[in-house]
Amino acid sequence: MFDLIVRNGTVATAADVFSSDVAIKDGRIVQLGHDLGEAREVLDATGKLVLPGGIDSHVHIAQPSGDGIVMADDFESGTRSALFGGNTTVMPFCLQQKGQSLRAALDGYHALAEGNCYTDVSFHLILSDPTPSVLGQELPALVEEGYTSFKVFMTYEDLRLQDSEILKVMAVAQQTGALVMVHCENEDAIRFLVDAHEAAAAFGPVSHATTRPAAVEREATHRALTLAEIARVPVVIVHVSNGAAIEEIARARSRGLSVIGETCPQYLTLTADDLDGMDWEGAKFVCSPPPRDQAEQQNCWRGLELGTFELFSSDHCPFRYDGPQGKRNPRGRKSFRHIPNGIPGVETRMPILFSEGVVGGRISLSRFVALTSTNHAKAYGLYPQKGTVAIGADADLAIWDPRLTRTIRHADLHDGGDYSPYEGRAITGWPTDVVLGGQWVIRDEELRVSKGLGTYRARQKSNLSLLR
Ligand code: DUC
Ligand code: ZN
Ligand code: ZN
Repeated sequence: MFDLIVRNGTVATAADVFSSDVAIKDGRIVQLGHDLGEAREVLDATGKLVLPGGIDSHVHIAQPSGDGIVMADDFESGTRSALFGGNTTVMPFCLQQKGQSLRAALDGYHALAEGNCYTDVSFHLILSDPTPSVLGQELPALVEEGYTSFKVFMTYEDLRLQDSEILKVMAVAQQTGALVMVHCENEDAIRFLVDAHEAAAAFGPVSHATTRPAAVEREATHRALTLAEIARVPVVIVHVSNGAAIEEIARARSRGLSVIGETCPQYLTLTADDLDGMDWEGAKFVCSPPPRDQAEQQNCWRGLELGTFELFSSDHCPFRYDGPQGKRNPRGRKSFRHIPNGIPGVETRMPILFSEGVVGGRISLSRFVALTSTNHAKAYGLYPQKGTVAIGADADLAIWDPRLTRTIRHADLHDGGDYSPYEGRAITGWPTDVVLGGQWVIRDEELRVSKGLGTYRARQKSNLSLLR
């Protein structure tokens, strides 16, 4: 007797779309086919798609910020929101503060997550202080323990690494087989433009976009790729927003570098004009890199269609709009410079790409699955346990109604914030049911479990040949 059978659905993987029932026992998928036998529970997926649960490999939850502003999501609300959006695994970032050991940062982060998650979680590290002991001892040991990826920043005064430091981090990745993710924006150029904007009294949110133009990202992308070439490591270029950066990735690949490209919903759907809203409303769209214009949206779509991007992530980085922690009045200082950078989106990531990409005829269903689940598992060492519908894989499934039409309203979402940057958008295709580790956790859009079912997952090292 199986624990659960998902019947009469259409299974979609990154490779195939086929009619099959899915039988589940002890948290795993154990049989595919028809007439599989009896189960304690039956999920009728007639007319629906059976997808591997989404994996969002780029989210920020409960991450401390430089000036003490607290994020809108803790692990409970962030993973709950993720689950309702069809995700069964998220990968938040564990930030090392300056002077802090990685181990101390991780202990604190695990304590926040433990017992509070609705999805499985696995952590990337953010390296802000790559001291000799961090690089020589801590990091290699942590890679062996399953923290197999880390992010470095080329921007933000308190986070950025110098090129020499990035090279040293990449050298550790080279020796250990870990994967480096890079936030590519040129801090010195941004600082120059920020000072010029403030001197001209251009304090509004839209100045966030004009002080971080595409050239700032293009230059840093080129530099990050060059450093990776010198260090002889693969690299992930995260949250790519524009065609010039995409061209840099394509050129580096043509030189033989292994590059993984990631883009996000905001670069397909928002523009810098959104930051120019009335009464500081534009702050709701402040994220880095900033959204660009419609031509750059098309460039990002082409990158998804043609394969420049393997990853479609939310970069969920939630701050409230109102209140003392909000974007509206950041610490009482009315300059764009103080607006916390980041927007929410973990719940709307998959519906937006499904609606505008699959229903919109731009990408196939299998490509959708690859971009939202399979490639994340492959890139970050969770495949084939996660990221596919196959015998032996974790029974993590999103049951998708491809015809269900919804208008995004923050009031209907499940995060801890107070707005959605995608408010009012009409979406076709939405998850109705989610199975996590064999348990039917969302039934007909109702949450049926309490927090704590999701657990921390250590990861293998990446095997990038899986992606090609
Ligand atoms: N980088 C991110 O990855 N997320 C939000 C803000 C940022 O700069
Ligand atoms: Zn970033
Ligand atoms: Zn991010």
